[in-house]
Amino acid sequence: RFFLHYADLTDSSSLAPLLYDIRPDEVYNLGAQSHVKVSFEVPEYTANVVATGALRLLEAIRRTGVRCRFYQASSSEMYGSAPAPQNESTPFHPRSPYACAKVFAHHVTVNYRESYGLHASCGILFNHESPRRGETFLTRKVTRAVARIRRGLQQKLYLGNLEARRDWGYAPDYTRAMWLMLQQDSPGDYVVGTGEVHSVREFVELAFAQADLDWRAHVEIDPRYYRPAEVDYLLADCSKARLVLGWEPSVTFGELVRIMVEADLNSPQIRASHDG
Ligand code: F7E
Repeated sequence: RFFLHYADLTDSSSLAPLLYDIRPDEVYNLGAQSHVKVSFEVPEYTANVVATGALRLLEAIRRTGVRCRFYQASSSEMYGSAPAPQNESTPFHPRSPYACAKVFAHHVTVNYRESYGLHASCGILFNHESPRRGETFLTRKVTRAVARIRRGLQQKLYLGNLEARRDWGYAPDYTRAMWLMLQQDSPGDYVVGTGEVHSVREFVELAFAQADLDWRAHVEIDPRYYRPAEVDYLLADCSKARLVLGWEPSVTFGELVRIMVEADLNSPQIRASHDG
């Protein structure tokens, strides 16, 4: 009973028919060009999908009059260089085209809620990871390399800034938070994170240690992976989500690293290249 339908956030003519056909109770807008570094290379495309895309979807909901609840995937990247810990009242200071586009999408969602009474909520999610994370994002890039090094398929891992700090959580916990937001009587905005901060260096150290490897023998710095403007320190204050949604993260930082490293070590793809 799971159906895939095709549409595109950059094509408004595809969105209204989709809403008419499906008549959904809940719409979760997770669509994006979501890679921060890539957004510096394709800023206009990123803005089109992330910022105008959210507006197109909201406008399709308004114009069709389909009565659904709406979730907007806002991002901790919107805080950029704002002082930590960040909560729902921290002013945004975006540091990339991606983050600027997310700020627009966030504000326009709030605006549609206030203007048209939509049950529209924004989840300001801090980094959330799992074995399904794309291979060009830091966590997965590292755990995949650990597995490949362990299996003798590569020797080196090239990374950018090791000093950035993030509040990393487990993606399934965060999807539960998204769903909880749409089950509330009233819409609202919620910060979702673990309330714990770690550096890229710590993630790398722990991931290599998990496979009995010394990261210093394998990691090299490549300035290609530096960003024109970095986000140094993101740490969630998610008191509101805990209080109102009764939400708690269930996986610690150490467990997250272990889950991701183990998944890559056991990945049939990596095992196959090793055996072959
Ligand atoms: O980088 C540093 C990099 O690309 C994390 C997206 O889902 O979460 C994500 O954004 C940190 C940054 O994620 C490499 O400079 C060092 O400080 O995994 P990331 P992100 O930029 O934090 C937020 C919440 C979103 O909304 C985004 O869509 O790691 N870093 N060396 C590196 N990062 C990458 N990708 N590759 C490196 O080689």
